[in-house]
Amino acid sequence: MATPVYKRILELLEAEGINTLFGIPDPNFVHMFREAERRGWTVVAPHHEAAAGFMAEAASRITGKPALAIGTLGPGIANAAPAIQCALVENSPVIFLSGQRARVTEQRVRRGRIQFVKQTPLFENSVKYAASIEYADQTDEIIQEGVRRAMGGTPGPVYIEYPAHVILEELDLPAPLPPSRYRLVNQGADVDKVAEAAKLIREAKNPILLVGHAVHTTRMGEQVKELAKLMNCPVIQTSGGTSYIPGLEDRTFQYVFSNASIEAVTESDLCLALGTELGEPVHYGRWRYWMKNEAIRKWIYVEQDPAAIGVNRPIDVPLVGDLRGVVPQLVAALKDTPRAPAPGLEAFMRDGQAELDQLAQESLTKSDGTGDVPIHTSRFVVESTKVFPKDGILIRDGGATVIFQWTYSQCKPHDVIWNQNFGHIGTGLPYATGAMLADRAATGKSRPGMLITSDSSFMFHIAELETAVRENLPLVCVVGVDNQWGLEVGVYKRTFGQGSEETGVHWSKGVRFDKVAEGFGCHGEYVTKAEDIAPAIERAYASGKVGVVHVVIDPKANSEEMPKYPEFRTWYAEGSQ
Ligand SMILES: Cc1ncc(C[n+]2csc(CCOP(=O)(O)OP(=O)(O)O)c2C)c(N)n1
Repeated sequence: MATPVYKRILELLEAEGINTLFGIPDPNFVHMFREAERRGWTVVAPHHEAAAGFMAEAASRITGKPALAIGTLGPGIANAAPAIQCALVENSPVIFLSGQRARVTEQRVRRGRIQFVKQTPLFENSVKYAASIEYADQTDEIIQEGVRRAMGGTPGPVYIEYPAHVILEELDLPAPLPPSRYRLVNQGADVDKVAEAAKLIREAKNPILLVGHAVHTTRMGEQVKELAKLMNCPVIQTSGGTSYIPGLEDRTFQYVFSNASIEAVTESDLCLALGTELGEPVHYGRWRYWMKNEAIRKWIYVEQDPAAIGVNRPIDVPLVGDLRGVVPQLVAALKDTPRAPAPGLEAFMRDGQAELDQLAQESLTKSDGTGDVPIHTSRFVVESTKVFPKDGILIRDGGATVIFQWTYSQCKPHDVIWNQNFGHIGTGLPYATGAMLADRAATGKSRPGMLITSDSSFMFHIAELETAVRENLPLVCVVGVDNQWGLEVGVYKRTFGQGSEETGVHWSKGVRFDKVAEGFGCHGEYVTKAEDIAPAIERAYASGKVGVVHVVIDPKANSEEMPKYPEFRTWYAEGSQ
């Protein structure tokens, strides 16, 4: 049966389990959007193409599959540029599909062409693969190469152009191949290396498991839990991987922001690293807290990209493969020889939790709850995270408030959506909507979401509140409002001293996010006392609407008292690493 190109693209992506698309349609895409909706896809038009790209990125993280973002020709795809960059730095397998003028138009020597710019040169250096479907019969090979490259090695974005002249052309082809017939799927590591790794794990005195964000983007929580139980050791999260593995919450703490983790790292003689690039936020696994005992510490590294082995630090046993293949191999290899609890495990669990409890207590003393003292960001974080909904998705955005979250967060969510590496503020609302929609499309259930954000970051894509309302998402946005770009105010103060001129970092004080939100059809709350934060969040969830809780926080504390700020600075101590 003859199939038009736009439909074949959808069939090929369906073979990969994709059933959501994010983008704003135009003549290049109306056929595709209508067909997708008819096939039961979740078709979401946001209010900006960058938001579409961020939504797709969040979708890829929460489903473990590639995701699809669409930008129409010219300005549409140009608007997606920040999301393309973000997906590249965050290793997110997003397929950016764009329209283009028919090739004959593109090739003519003309001036004044509408919505026309040569697009591939704009993006080819920011993606793992850039191609154009010039002829209809190249549809399969180009889409499949796009997915192969997006998912292979270090995952990342690809750019595929789909010019006007091929959209309606017809093909007569059998059903698309299943993924395992055209690309590596869940490949495991070399079996001899797995045996070597198992031997090192059995022989170690103080092993640790270092887990990064890919544990979650590969949806491997259950299997990593089994592995951690067999290793019976502390689990250390990278700051990019602050999603918690279900069932391991009590033995998992964050590198740098938990003293118990620092102690476990320092004393370890074996590190099994999974789903992490071993980047700056873990000091490349080689300096600062790793320096002590470096001489006796062995490293096992599970990584899909062979070109990443040994780059950031020497590795004793590389396990090259997909976490989805390698973690089950390690579990099988250790199944019959589970380890006794590591010597420091009990203290690690006890001390880690005591530290969190103590921080929560300490935050109470910083704002008394009466409203006489402005709400300290530490208290803002403690009060918000203590009512984080069960099985919820946490989304983060902001500057200083995120730094406070690293230390003070009281919840241990299984999904945290945020970009540690690219550090792109403004992504919170699109991430929230994209992750929640894709999760619902994949599971049929609507999980609650909580976006904890600062005000300036919230402004970037505030129009996406409408998308959340339209899609009926159980989302509550808790906004810490200090009417300033707080982290940068802190930079001014540190650079030039207290009371110096601060330009470009303060904005008008009258903005009321609760009222803006009501205009979008949301439930709004305005909070000035610390003790009112949690009840306001609960009312927002109970309203059955998208909620926005405007919390007035202390601009001085937010810019001056970030916890462990000097630690954070060591990540990018220029030239010293
Ligand atoms: C897209 C983007 N622009 C600029 C920055 C630099 N930046 C990092 S944090 C920050 C301030 C954020 O202000 P706000 O959202 O109000 O959070 P606060 O620091 O006040 O908690 C800025 C400008 C960035 N990371 N990303």
